[in-house]
Amino acid sequence: MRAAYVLAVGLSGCLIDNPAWLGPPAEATGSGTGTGGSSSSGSETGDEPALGCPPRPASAAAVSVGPEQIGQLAQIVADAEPGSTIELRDGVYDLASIAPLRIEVAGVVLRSASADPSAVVFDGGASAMPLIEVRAPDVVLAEFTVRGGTQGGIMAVASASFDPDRLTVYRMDLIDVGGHAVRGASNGDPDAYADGGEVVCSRFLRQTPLAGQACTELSALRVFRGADWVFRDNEVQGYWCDDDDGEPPRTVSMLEGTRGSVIVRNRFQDCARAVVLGEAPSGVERRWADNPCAVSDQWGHVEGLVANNMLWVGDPGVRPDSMISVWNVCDDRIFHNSIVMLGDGFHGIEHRFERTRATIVNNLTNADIQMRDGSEAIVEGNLIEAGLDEFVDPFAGDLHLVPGSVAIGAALANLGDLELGPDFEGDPRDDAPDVGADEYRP
Ligand SMILES: [Ca+2]
Ligand SMILES: [Ca+2]
Repeated sequence: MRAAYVLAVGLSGCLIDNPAWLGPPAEATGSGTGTGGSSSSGSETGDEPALGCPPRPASAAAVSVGPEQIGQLAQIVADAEPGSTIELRDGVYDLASIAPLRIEVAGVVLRSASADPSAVVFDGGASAMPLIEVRAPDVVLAEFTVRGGTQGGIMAVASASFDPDRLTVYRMDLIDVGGHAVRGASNGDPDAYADGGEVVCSRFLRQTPLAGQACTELSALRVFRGADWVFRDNEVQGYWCDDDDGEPPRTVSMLEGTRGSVIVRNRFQDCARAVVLGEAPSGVERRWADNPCAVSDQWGHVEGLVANNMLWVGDPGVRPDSMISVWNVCDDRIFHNSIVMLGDGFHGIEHRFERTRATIVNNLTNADIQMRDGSEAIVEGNLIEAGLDEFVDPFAGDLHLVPGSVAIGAALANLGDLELGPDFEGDPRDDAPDVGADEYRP
């Protein structure tokens, strides 16, 4: 939790200089177990995923590889034993010369030896190929940087031949990756899906705004038709377009019949649209045998949780759209997020289309929550159009509540099976929970 954030920043430099993300100093009292890693499976049970971002423990036995071996890397990965670890020595690896690097052995762990994400860089340059393609289950990518490329960073695509389920992306830095930094997709086979991915404790940074279609097609994570993806404890910055044309990027988007996505405790800074669940109702989508929501029609997304996220837009260049959107979804829960946009935004949260069934509760925003096109979402316990003086330092992105904030103790409590875990920094919710992502601690 909090200490882990400080540790992560100390290890690899503060890419994203947002004091809110470091939390208040000292005496952390969070209740997490700090297990982290690749073992959590919160989406299966509805439990909050594990807290904390500790470095992975050293590997007992590993193949060691250095950047001078880039020409052999594909073969080394292909020859790896299932479940084995490949440790990357420090340096810059010229991925552009070999992309895509394909991982087709189940359970392979590809990680930096130093556990310092900034010290091992996979440089995609201007490559027009995805940089890493995962084609086997239970693959772990941990603690290195993927930089550049124009057509995606880490791609897990399911097909009749390849099953990339349960991909873990842990403590990775994805910097100026073009296209989708992480993508889970199907090649169209109706029985092949990339399910159960976990993107955890990683940082997604766009330092240079793009324009036009290249910007519209950006994302930190996009999942097509996949189930049970977790996106937690990540820091995301700079997903916006440097022009007024076209659609702004969807920074995290889950669409085409995705299900059970858990998007919690992330920090989004200067993103034009942070989270989009679902899409306009149309097209070919995943069909679920158990028929969730008891409606035969297809959904953009079902049974998701977006909670305890901090979303802040401070850069006047951004021209934000809606920060969280639910379109054509069923049984999605949008709980306890804090949203501040300093300039003119569109909506803090929007729910759209008549068939949408979502619950939007206990969110705090200086913008509004908007119904579009006849949606009948349940909207309760939120504080909208909040004043900036509710926050410690909204001009620097510190969205902790100030003493005496109207948000303190104002949230709906006793949500029963909708009960949440701790706040964005690991503070437990008390008996009088606070609206938004921060539970106030004197
Ligand atoms: Ca409270
Ligand atoms: Ca707190």
